[in-house]
Amino acid sequence: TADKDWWRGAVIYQIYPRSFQDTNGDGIGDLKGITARLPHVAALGADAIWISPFFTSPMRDFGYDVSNYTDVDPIFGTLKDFDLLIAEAHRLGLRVMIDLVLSHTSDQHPWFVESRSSRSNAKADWYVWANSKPDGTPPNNWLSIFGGSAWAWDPTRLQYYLHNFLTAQPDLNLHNRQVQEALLAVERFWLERGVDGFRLDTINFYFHDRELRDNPALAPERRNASTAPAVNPYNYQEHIYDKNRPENLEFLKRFRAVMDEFPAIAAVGEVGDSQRGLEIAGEYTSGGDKVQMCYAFEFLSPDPLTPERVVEVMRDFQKVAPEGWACWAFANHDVVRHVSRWGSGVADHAGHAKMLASLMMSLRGSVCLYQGEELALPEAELAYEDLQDPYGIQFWPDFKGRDGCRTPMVWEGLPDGGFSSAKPWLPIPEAHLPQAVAVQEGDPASVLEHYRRFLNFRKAHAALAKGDIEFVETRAPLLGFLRIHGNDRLFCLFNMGEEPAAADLPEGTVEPLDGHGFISDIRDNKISLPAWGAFFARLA
Ligand code: TEU
Ligand code: CA
Repeated sequence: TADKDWWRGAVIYQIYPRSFQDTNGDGIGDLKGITARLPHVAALGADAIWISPFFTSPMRDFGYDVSNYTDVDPIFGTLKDFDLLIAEAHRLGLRVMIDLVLSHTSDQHPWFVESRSSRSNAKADWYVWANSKPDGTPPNNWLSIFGGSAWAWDPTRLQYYLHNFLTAQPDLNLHNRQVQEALLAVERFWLERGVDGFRLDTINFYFHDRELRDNPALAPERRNASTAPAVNPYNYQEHIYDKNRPENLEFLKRFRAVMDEFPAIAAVGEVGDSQRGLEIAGEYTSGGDKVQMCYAFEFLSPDPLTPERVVEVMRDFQKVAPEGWACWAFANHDVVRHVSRWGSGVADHAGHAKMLASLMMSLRGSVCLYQGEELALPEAELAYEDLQDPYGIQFWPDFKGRDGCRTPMVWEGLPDGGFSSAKPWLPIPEAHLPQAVAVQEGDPASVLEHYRRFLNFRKAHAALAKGDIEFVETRAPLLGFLRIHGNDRLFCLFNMGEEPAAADLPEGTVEPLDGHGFISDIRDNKISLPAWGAFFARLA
């Protein structure tokens, strides 16, 4: 349909293709597998899927290192498979968002192969090349997130090239207009193929400072002790010059103009910045001429999720971006699964997971759900020998990397999880099997059925998806707010604690709602909530 505003308050289900469903018995998920499992996503009630990269890639960063933007990696299938995937998704009422990694390519991309071949070839300026300092060291102090300097030496050009991530992921030079044109052509290619939108990887890394100025050290009072992982020196610089550059706004407008040539296309930008994330998300989503949504790392961090923290993040975003639109996520393929991140010591894991999911889906903004979170899968504990993620291998054992959230989906309670007939690329923890889709399905007390129920509930109340938010006075562990949409005023109350808690009913006529799966008790103008409880009411 041509609902241009579908993204506002949408629930987007993230699929990590390697780990969703294998259909050809090589132990790695593929596009045919995604197509086969789309009914699960539709039954959940999601509006869209975001598929992590499936483009041609040497897989050094499992697809986030692209060597051909306009083809499918043979591991995942073919362009024909992708066409069938889109057709099936649309038949099921799901929109398809793909993950464009435009900030960098693989070092195997023909553009980079050419660019590194000499200082004078046609693409010599397509990446960020710079001479060493007189003593041979890198041009400045910029660091790679994945460890070490952000500069790698090239023995042919006798120059350094910039890589914010792996050395196998050279940064494109978006100051070069030809590079911009090439990337916009990629965007157009997929729009013409029928995608409904994009998740834009590392959207704030597109531009660097052309003078290559050093980043300042981060002032101690601005250091967030819980920045993950604290062992990474990257987190102790202020990232003023290596990313977050003002030139990006112009490029995002160009990107948007192409989107707007097609009906109802939306993009969510991933803002990778643990210091100014909300502010940047606000810049990119305000004005209606750049991206519609951004997702920041606020709720992906190990900071405990308390009522105060939720209020602080929501108010900060409101303040820096009154017109902006966020997309919240508790989980993705880069961070420790949230039920483990926030749930150590929690007795009732299912109750905790249900409350968290419902809270996130009640906040103002859109939502990204990550495959397996609807099953409340905990982080997988992997042995060093099982690791695949270069980031984890680099910082082991202080930081265990990202493999623990990337293990295969569990569809059936069988040893192979119904994922593959072969040995999967990452092991499936035995502890995940009792939480498989087929085991939870049909059990009204299960986390899976709760997600389905709550998504339905959210659909029935436009205020939950699109309304404004106003916080009301509540004492921790309770969190209360109103979602206001036209004349509709919805009161939402959560018990973010392990003990029962009670609050005063709001003033006026309170019409409790059902269909969300939580129970509560109202007596003498007080609402009593059990541990991890929630309450929803319409206020007249
Ligand atoms: O992540 C961007 C990013 O900033 C991450 O490196 C993040 O800091 C880290 O993973 C947190 O643990 C995106 C992708 O989501 C990630 O999978 C890629 O590795 C990265 O870009 C490079 O393309
Ligand atoms: Ca496969």
